[in-house]
Amino acid sequence: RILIIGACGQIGTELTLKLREIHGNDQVIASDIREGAEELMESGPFEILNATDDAHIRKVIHDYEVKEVYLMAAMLSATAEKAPMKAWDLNMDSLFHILNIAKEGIIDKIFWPSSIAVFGPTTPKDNTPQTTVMEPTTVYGISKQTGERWCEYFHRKFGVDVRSLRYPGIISYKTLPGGGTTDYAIEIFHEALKNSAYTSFLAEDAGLPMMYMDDAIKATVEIMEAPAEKIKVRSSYNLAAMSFTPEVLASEIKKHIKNFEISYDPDFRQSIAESWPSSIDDSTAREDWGWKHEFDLEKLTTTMLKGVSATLKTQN
Ligand code: VAH
Repeated sequence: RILIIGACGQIGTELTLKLREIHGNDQVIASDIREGAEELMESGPFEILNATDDAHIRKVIHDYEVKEVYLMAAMLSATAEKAPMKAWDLNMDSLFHILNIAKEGIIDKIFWPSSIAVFGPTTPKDNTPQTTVMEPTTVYGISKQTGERWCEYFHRKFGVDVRSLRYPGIISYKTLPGGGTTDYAIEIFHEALKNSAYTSFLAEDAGLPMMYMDDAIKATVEIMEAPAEKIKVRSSYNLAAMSFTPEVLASEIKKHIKNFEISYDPDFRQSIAESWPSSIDDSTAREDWGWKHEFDLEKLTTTMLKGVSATLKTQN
């Protein structure tokens, strides 16, 4: 069976639903420190689980005969800056527990998400290569960079089959955003539909790599299903689909909501965004295990407007 830790988060929620669709509801155990979306809670087994509680993780793995773990729990960039040591403990302790459980042969395979946050201000910004200078300046980025090194170490030293993707900003509508710097690109759709106006906490020219949720889920399923010999990168793969600025996203939304107005009031998250790449070279993932994205900005925008307006209708 499969265990998802952090199943109620932005990616965890949709990943759980997709894995249940593929493997069967009772084969995928969702777990999180708190309950989540109704669709997730009602479609299969759920456990309240703290990602730093080794003994409880081991009990859940034993009781449900889990062989694969997706560790989706983490504190994201903006939130982590407000609680650095708490973020470090959560992001790192949870990873060490799972890597050691795999080293002991109790589970066979791990997925662990990294992020474009591993790159920093000294990294080449455009078409950032798979291997390059990485001097992250956020707690979240430091934890993800360190986590990548440990994943590569446990694979090389102990043969642990851990696979990882450096997710870009991920856009979706089934859950609210999770405390990231790229959250503006989700909030903007809710505000555009509710008020035809949005004040962006990033500047108009803050270009960032972005991806629609379905592509991120597709990449996660595909890298885990790929034959082990194809996974040559055991730190984490660059992954990309598109890049855009708040200004470009706003003009795409205006094609659908004519009177939509955007204004800009950059906050502390602007300096985080400035430290990250504006676009990513993911040719290694495309070569090694056949990655290719499907959603471009136009398709992302129409899908988000449709999804968010449906969600808003159910709330009224
Ligand atoms: C964040 N959404 O903003 C996450 C992600 C690249 C961004 O890591 O922190």
